[in-house]
Amino acid sequence: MNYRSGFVNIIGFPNVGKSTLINSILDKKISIITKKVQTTRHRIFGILNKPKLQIIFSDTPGFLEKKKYILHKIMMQYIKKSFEDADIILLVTELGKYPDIPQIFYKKFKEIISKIPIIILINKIDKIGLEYRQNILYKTINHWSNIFPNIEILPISALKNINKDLLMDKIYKFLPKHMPFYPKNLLSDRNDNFFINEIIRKEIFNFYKQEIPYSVEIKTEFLEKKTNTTYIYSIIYVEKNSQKTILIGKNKKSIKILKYFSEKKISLFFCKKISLELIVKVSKNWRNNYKKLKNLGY
Ligand SMILES: Nc1nc2c(ncn2[C@@H]2O[C@H](COP(=O)(O)OP(=O)(O)OP(=O)(O)O)[C@@H](O)[C@H]2O)c(=O)[nH]1
Ligand SMILES: [Mg+2]
Repeated sequence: MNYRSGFVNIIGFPNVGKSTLINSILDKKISIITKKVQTTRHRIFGILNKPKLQIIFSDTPGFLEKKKYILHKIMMQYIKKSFEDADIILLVTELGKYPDIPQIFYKKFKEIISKIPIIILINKIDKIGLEYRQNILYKTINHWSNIFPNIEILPISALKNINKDLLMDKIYKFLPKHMPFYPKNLLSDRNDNFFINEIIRKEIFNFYKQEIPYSVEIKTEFLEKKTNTTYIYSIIYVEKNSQKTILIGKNKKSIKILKYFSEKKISLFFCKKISLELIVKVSKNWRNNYKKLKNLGY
């Protein structure tokens, strides 16, 4: 067989650039990126199709030490699952950072280390000038090779595309010979509604402070594609009335700004004119309620 296809699962610490990496490889914003930790909440497949090649990348939430909500437990389940169905694992770390791997995931690594190829990526090598980089890079490589001896380590910059080709070559080498798992024109396992929800959530990360972005979830209820415009109706769920007040803002100023920018970004994503209606609703304690979480796509 002349075809290669497999699952490459991106796993790692919060905020190290996992979503930046998947977007850079696929050259499409399939996963939202922010400056804050715990941005990614789902496991998102991004599919790379080339002649005689299909790679299914999956982005995952960052490792979490404390599981304050049921939402966090579910996020950690997504990571655990990613250890189980991978053909290749990319463990993403960051230059000059030496965090401990939570015990539960360290155990997972030990279980699979002799069975599944792992590549440790040291991301963000661009953030330090060349004159100091070597020294810190050496220390970072040393750190990870002590924890995981004999595992390949590759310094990269997902943001600046440094060593992307080299990474793709390495992935290709490990990729099983297999026919494609998905139709060749598919870019993701997620539908339009999911991307709309995530784009709005990213804008909320941009405009609101502290707990607000973490207490919201979006559900797009309605989407109608007409010739010139797509009409979208999305609900923003918050946990408390006080959060609803903040989200809407005085004289609805904040929600109007949010709507304006979300509309623009959704338009860009779909290359279509968008008309977005945003409604804010309180869903008490949704982060700690299995039924509500299920209804929100978890
Ligand atoms: N300088 C630099 N910054 C980067 C690089 N990759 C990602 N970043 C930045 O790091 C921050 C976090 O990036 P994300 O891609 O959201 O990180 P993540 O690992 O997906 O984060 P979570 O989903 O919260 O776990 C963003 O501000 C990115 O712009 C890189 O190669 N170089
Ligand atoms: Mg992410």
